[in-house]
Amino acid sequence: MAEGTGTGGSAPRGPGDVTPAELAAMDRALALARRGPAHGPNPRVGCVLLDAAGRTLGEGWHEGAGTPHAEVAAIAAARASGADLAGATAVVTLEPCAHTGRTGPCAEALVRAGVARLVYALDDPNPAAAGGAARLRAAGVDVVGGVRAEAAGDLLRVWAAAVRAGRPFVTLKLAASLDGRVAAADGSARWITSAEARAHAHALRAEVDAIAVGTGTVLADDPALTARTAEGTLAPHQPLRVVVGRRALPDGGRLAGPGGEVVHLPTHDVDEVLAALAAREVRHLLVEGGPTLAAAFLRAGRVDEVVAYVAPVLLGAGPAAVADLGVATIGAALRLAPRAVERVGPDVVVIADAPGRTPGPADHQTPADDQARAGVRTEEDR
Ligand code: AOF
Ligand code: ZN
Repeated sequence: MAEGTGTGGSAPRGPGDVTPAELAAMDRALALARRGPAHGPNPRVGCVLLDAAGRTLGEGWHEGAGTPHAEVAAIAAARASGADLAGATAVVTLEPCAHTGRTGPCAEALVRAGVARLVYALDDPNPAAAGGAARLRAAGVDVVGGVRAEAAGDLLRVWAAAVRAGRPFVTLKLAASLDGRVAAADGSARWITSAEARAHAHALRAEVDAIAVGTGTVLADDPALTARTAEGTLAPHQPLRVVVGRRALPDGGRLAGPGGEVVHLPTHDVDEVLAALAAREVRHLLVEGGPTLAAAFLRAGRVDEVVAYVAPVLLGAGPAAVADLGVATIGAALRLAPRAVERVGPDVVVIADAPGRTPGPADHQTPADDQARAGVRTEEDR
């Protein structure tokens, strides 16, 4: 049972029991966490170590898989400045891990350092790594979880959803005219959206682990599928370039140029694609089209979020952004829940949550879930 130091009582402590210094340290830890990369298999985590008076002894954040976790980085920083960690409080944005993965367990490192109190935001949704809070409690450490859980949940929205579902979080990107078309009648498509909207989309590419397109898009558009800066140079992180479909890829072309590794998945099965990418520890997949691939992901109920750029352009003819979804009547429309609507140059971007997110393993139990997995929408899915 979590119990407060200095309160003398036996009641469990909740988030209300944290000190102002601990709350400020959590805000700082959240800011530190954001210094880590948005892409990659691991979450963004920050940690601040405080002494009994609430003064900072050390700070750390996680810079990506294979590098020290936030807690270990903070302990190292505190030690480098000669600080004594006996009796210290660790403030961490994620429950410390209890496992040995690419690196050792943070819970043990905190116990060994002599930390007396842990304040953390989110429970680790990764079953392999979770359990650090219990481990620390068992070692006599005073533990408070759930502090600034909403902010930490926002920060880890994509990573946590991917880990819970056991498959990549899927963002579907659309870029269309005001009448929903992605090319003119002759197939010409460069450009419908503005340079500003395209730069916005490149920033999104630089945050994901993989970009997927269909073979039809490769054959029609010869895309490079790279993340580029506003100056046109390659961004430091390049996502995997995934091509889905059975047709052979042309030799050469822009996909043969510099950028992320090219992975051709000769299948039409969306779950096969997701399983192949999950095996490569892809947490965030950006599906960029064309209309057939977009419809396949939507029909399978495997789109978590839609990022739609809409340009004030009318075409009147030409292909729609999404192919047939099997929606025969308005009541069957796939309705999204908008999270943000922003101006991007002359265009608008709508960011919306999609229903039919893959239930976590524990939820895979009811016929309604089977329907959702088959892409059949029920009212409960909304
Ligand atoms: C923490 N602090 O800073 C991070 C944690 O392979 P590893 O050793 O890097 O472990 C990765 C898992 O550890 C990751 O999936 C997540 O559950 C947790 N990440 N935990 O206590 C950190 N990055
Ligand atoms: Zn750890």
